[in-house]
Amino acid sequence: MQQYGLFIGGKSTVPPRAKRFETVNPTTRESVASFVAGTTDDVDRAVASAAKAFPAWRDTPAPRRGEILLAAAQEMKRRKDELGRLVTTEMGKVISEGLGDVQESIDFIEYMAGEGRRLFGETVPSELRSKFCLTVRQPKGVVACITPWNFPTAIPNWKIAAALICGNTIVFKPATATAGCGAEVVRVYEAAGVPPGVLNFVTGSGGVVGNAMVADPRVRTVSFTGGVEAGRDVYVRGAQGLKMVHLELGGKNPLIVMEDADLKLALDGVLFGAFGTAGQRCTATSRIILHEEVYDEFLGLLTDRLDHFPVGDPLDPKTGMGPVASADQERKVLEYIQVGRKDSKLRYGGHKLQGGAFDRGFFIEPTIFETQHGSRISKEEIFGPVLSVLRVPSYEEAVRVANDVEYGLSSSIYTRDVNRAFRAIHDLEAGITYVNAPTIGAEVQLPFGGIKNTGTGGREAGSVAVEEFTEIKSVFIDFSSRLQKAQIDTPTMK
Ligand code: UN1
Repeated sequence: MQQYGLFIGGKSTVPPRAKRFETVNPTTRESVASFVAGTTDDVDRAVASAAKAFPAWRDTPAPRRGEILLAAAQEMKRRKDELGRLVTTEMGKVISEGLGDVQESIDFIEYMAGEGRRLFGETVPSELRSKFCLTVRQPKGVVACITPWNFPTAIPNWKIAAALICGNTIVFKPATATAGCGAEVVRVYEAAGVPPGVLNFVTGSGGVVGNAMVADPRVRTVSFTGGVEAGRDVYVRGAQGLKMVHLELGGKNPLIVMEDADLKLALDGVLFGAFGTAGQRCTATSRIILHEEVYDEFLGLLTDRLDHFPVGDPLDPKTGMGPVASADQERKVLEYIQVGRKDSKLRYGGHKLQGGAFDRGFFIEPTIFETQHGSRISKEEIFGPVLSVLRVPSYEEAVRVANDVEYGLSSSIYTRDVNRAFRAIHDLEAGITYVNAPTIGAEVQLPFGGIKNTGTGGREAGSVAVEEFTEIKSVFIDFSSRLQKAQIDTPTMK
């Protein structure tokens, strides 16, 4: 079994007397690889190394940093098949999605490489003569990136590529369940020529390693993707140090099917949106809101399709859905299914899959509940293959139900009425709205993030990704050769 160390100051290191943990293949429960359970001392060394590397990286011209990112994208492309398999082995999403995870990484690294020749500031008119005003972007310094297991290469790369192009140095902690994917992402950047100390890697628990990263006064920005409770804790801890804390948390994403929708199209969308990645996306379709006129027909079609939806080995290209990612996930999802059995009507699935190869892994049936708006399963993020179905009599009620949850990440409407589609774009309270497409599948050149308890308002990806990782400096250049006082010497109308 592969044994990984920490990666600090450009070297793989294994601290003396290090404790270790292993990642587990959720399809077979076999160990995948072994990692160091990092300590606060390890974080201290990693942050020190990032702080030391910062001045030289900051002063490396951004287009040169972009070249290194481009090399990383090429290296990732070269290794795409192998890394896609690793994603599937460590996390359980089907192989097409494992490869998609890696492709999303490649896309975003390339996109950020180009940003090395932009990183635009603004020129702004002055209120005084012979005075020139502009803004420039400067890196923040050492940033902490803490990432989840559901997109084990893409989400680290959203953070790492954006932080690097802006000139920051990094301490990166991946989710323990997918530490191997995290380690290989770091190797990609190392192979691309990122200088020693610029990207440091510490594995271990959030409670020890994550908290130490957030507490360290040399860390100026924390970028965290994960659950809402952990995110709230990171926010509070970061606030103690008055840090910029970027949070990307949960979702309870609605997909509305109106009475005029193309039902077959909506069906394909729901299957992919709700059961892709076994429902373990922040953007997963976890509620479908059906107009009463199509309710029975649509639900009938959906359950028919699920009868032929192959659940099983995620490395088999014919499989539609693999296992959930871990024993913890399995426990949590099965608990929610119990909650649903009490307060809602189980329409499909609802069991752990058993027998044969299923016994080795964490397999749960695609599950559908017919429920009422306000039930626990209709409001809380489950993060598994469990879909709530809600019946509504009108567009207005569909929007009210869609919006009446604590999250606001993604949303979707299926309709053929162009006016209604535009109204929904206006009305749905979410960071992302899809029309005639499911709630998942965002592209990297657009901002990604949400409102309400989904985060603190920032966005990742897209050209705005650099906002998170730069400080803006305002610059005033007076070429009048005399003291000009703003607000006082400014010519104004009498
Ligand atoms: C996530 O679920 O945390 O839009 C990220 C999507 C993917 C990213 C999901 N491109 O579904």
